[in-house]
Amino acid sequence: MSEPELIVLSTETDTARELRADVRDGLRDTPKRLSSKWLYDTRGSELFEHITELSEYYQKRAEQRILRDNAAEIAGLTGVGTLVELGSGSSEKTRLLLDAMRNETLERFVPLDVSESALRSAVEAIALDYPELTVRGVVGDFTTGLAKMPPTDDRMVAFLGGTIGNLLPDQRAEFLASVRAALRPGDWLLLGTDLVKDPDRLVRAYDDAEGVTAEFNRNVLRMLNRELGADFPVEDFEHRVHWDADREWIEMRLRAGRALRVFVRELDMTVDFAAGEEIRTEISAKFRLDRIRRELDVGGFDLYRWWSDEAGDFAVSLASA
Ligand code: AVJ
Repeated sequence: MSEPELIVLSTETDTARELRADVRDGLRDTPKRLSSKWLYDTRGSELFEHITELSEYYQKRAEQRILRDNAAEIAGLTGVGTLVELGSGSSEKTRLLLDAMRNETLERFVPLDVSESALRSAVEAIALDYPELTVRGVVGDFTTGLAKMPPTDDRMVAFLGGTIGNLLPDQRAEFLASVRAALRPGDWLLLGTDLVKDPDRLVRAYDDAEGVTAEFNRNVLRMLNRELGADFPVEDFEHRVHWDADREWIEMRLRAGRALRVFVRELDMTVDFAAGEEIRTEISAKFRLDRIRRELDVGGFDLYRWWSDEAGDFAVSLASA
């Protein structure tokens, strides 16, 4: 086994600078907003793992099922030398792919994630269990990291978990075009997307009975208090979930229970909230096949195959560059 390698593209300083810019712009905007990527500090990542185990949150189980049932076919169809995984996190579901692909032509696994600690442990675990693979972790943002990665042989880029749904439509278009620009004709993209379904089930998936998602959402304010010296009275903010039927996306919001003023020390910035005013902390778009096909097409990909679970809750699409 060769020693796993870690390449750091975005440093803590880059991330700190981005956070400050996002807070400065997003909390001045009307309505107020924050990028959903700030939900994933250490505590947030733990809470997210907990969310994926809740009975209301069908997504992870549905995607695992699809991958378990179809990984061998995906491996056979693609037969690439390199698997790149964007936003790999713990790389758990990736094992389903790696198990199938190691029997084919796979030589290299390149997981990319913003969290250096999560990536480091994933890379070490995978390198141990797949000694024949060259494993090279890349610390970076999935929206920019791929373009900066050294080119290799034929590749499949996997972007699973439905995370593409956390981007706004314009950002998705830009993201897909940038992935396509980093690939060569004949390379592959494997994309996980949550699907449009009964709004009640969707809302429950983001507003679970145990309140884990509420805690996950409010945790972003604790992070701002810690990282930027803000003084958000966290318990005065209520977790809200809204289904936007026109745009077919879920919004997570935090609603101020009373009029309040927050001071963000590191930015020397005062933020006023009217009673009931909300901050949007996440969008999570839900897809239909025609939209998946169209967005891939606009991004320069051809949808080749797609798979869904039996209930039709989630989809995994395979597209060629
Ligand atoms: C799996 C990261 C895409 O949008 O469903 C879970 C994150 N937010 N509960 C999603 C999330 C609230 C999530 N992603």
